[in-house]
Amino acid sequence: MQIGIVGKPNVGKSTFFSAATMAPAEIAAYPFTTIKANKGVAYARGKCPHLDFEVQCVPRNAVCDGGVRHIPIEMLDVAGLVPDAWQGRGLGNMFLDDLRQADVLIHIVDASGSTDIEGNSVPIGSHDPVEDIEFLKNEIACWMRGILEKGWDRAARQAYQTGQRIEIVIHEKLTGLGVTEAQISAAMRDVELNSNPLNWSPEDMLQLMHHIRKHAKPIIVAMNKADMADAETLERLKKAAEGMAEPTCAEAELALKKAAKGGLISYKPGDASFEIMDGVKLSEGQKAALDKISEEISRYGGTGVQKCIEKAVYELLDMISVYPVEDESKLTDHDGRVLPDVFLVPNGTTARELAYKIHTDLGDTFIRAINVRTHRTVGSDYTLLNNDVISIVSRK
Ligand SMILES: Nc1nc2c(ncn2[C@@H]2O[C@H](COP(=O)(O)OP(=O)(O)O)[C@@H](O)[C@H]2O)c(=O)[nH]1
Ligand SMILES: [Mg+2]
Repeated sequence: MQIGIVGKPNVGKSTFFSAATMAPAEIAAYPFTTIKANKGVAYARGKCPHLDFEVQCVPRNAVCDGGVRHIPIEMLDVAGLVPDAWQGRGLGNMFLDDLRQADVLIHIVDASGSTDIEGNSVPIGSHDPVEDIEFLKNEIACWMRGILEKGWDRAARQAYQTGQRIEIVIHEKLTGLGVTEAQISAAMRDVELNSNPLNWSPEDMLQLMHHIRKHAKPIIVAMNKADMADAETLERLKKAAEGMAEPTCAEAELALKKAAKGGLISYKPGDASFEIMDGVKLSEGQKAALDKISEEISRYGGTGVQKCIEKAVYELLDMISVYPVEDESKLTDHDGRVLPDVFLVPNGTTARELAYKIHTDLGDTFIRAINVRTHRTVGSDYTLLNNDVISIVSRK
């Protein structure tokens, strides 16, 4: 699973990415700072079952901090988007290439309106960021349509004549984008199309692409630079994003993480406040900066960065966390580690599908599973619940 950070140049993508991953990325106020896509690891929080079982966990793939698991998720800082990227303008091709890999997008917009459509700095409030939401969706849909249109007439005619389902043709054309046939079928139910695909107009195709994108690459809008934005613009942005939007202060999140790393403050991602560590002497400048951040994050209930990531994972992608263990009574793996791993899987995943995710052999030799919380034996088609602890029994 991968989260793509997308948006125009200069809106705060690299800042957001660095804050979320704490990896160094170039941060500067001019377009095209991020020339090469930047990959890193961000984290979604989950509740560690060690609390319920009253045991001490020994995590392997996700740190446990006082009962909060930090579950790793790949994140990609995508090259800056400019208008007409789909026609290869600017870093258009690179932008779109990166997009292929993403399962969900965090669209960073400059909610303060101080970045124009091309990514140049302009006075606050002189660009309406609401435009950026449509702009991104349109760029992606146009790009997808461009891919679909190559050799379309021939493929569509053949499908029509042989009675082959058109979803299959579309799926073949869009395989490089990581779009599934189920997502295409879902999109086709959303739009009304002529039964003969040869009669689809370019506008029909664009509508279909919009809907495929909605299923295959859902978007949450990060209303960034919220510290300089006005409430009315945030409201309009939220409406344009159909509610899937969060105010963010990426710069504040980055500053807080750096201050925490430097031992100045105690701050946990997602918190709405922080504390200055005992005995730390702050300079006047540091104190003023932290006061300003403190005011900002109390206004929004946090910097919003962690909220965005978790909304992307838990709401848009509808993921749940499950904890596979080998020994159901000790909750350990073969090395004796208690609750070692947590897996993020789509809601609806079955016990056997989980086994396959752990190891192909485990899926193939699956006999049954044990729901450790209830001590019940469950079959291969048992649908996993959030925070399940599962022991898989296999033919070995
Ligand atoms: N006021 C404010 N500025 C921000 C925020 N996030 C980023 N910036 C600034 O916006 C500029 C562009 O940021 P950058 O991350 O390089 O943008 P990118 O081109 O989209 O990757 C930098 O000067 C950042 O410090 C924020 O939340 N508030
Ligand atoms: Mg950048």
